[in-house]
Amino acid sequence: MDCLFCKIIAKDIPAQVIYEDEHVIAFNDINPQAPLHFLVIPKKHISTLNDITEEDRELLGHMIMTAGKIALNQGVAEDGYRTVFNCNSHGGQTVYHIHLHVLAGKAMGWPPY
Ligand code: D5M
Repeated sequence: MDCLFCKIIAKDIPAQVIYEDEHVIAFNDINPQAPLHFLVIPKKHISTLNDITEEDRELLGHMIMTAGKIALNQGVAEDGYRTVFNCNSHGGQTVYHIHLHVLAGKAMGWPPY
């Protein structure tokens, strides 16, 4: 298993976990780009968004629902937040285990470059 995020799931390397259930885990990003920046990842290893299949439909929905619930619990839902999946090199993906970024605590710019 040579995947950084699989190692976080296995607790082989530490992370600031803020939520965990049977299917997903959420933890603070080690290099935050906003006052609040956490990642929601599936416990199932999926390398990129290009690799999701029909059987992952519920899992992806659960990731998004989880992101929203954590945002609500952290008190940022009303002001709002940014959610991002980066895919492959042009998307800026650096860790090849899908992850949903959630950024909050300041007004985000657009476009994202
Ligand atoms: O985002 C990958 C993200 O993963 C990036 O924002 C840093 C974060 N990261 C990398 N290593 C760790 C650890 N060990 N803990 C927490 N967060 C981490 P990408 O969309 O692939 O560019």
